[in-house]
Amino acid sequence: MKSLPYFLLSLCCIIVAEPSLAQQQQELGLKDYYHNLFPIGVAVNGRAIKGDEAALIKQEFNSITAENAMKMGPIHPEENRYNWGLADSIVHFASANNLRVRGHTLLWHQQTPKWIFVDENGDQVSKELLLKRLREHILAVVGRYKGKIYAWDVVNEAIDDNPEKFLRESKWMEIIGEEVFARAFEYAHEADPDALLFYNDYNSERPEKRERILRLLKNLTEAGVPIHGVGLQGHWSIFEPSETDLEEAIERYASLGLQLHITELDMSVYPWEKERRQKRADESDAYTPELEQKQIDQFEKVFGIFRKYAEHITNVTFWNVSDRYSWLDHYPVHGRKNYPLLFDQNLQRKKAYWKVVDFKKD
Ligand code: HAH
Repeated sequence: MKSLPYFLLSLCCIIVAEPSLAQQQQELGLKDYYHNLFPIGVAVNGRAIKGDEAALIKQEFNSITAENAMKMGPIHPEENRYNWGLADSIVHFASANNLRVRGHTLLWHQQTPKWIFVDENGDQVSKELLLKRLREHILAVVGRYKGKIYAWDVVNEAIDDNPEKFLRESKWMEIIGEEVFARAFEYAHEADPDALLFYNDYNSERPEKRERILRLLKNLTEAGVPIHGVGLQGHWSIFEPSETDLEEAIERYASLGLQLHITELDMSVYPWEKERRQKRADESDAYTPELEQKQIDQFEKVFGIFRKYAEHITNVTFWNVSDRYSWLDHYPVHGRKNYPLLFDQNLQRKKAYWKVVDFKKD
């Protein structure tokens, strides 16, 4: 009889000392499983850094990116006015919770304010004035977060969608020309010499686009431009990329001596269809078990490859937090729900999550 309390006491000790597997899984987040490999990031808007999504972010991630708040249009809407509010809150949320910040983005053909291309008479600006404005913009934004943002997407999506063409047509290209890309990196480096500077693009693992990106990257590195990495956006789907395309892309970019970030990862359950803006008649928004299984396999495949190349891949960031909201809900087909992330609409871990954190096959 005397031994019963001792037995109970020691049982309690065992329970306290060794949390069950279920408890351990509850406590660990993506960032913990990947601790020795690379940070795991997420793109946020103002809502995501409050409430239940904020709690999920703290549990699962150790890097964040502003989805829109640091783009030129939102942050610098008029020549003499910067909108620092949301960008500051995101950086503050990161420092309060020990998260790294990736900055996005300094030079892009979209979400650019109209004023920047016209002078006080309403005429198109000269090359000199546009470069001066670009430099002032970059010095202000990168300078404000110096030491707080560890990596910047300096140039976003400079390559044309047409495989026959090289650089995308834009106001920047029209007024300044190819030189604008080198200048943007130089200005960013001037503002924060310690920040890692990235070129970022989508479909960057498709062989034809990959070769054109490599051409731009070589032009920049050979000219001594301060560039440290390439961002593969990773807007993928259950149909692509293939293992070969992804592995070859990683190897080719790494061979330039650049590090790689996967900057905007999501796994659409629809094919890539940039040009299609109408919902197809035969299409339903149903997230069927078949689609989900394909997505699980695809997430398992790409994360296996990320781990294999962890020497070169130094950040993996998801574009949005959960299937509650994704930019793909309104792009490219307005109003078509997508389910591209690892957390469902109730912020619960999806089946794909458990494949992503399962390293048994390595
Ligand atoms: C990305 N472009 C952008 O880098 C990011 O800033 C934005 O929030 C979402 C996606 C991907 C893209 C696009 O916006 C338009 C056509 C093709 C690809």
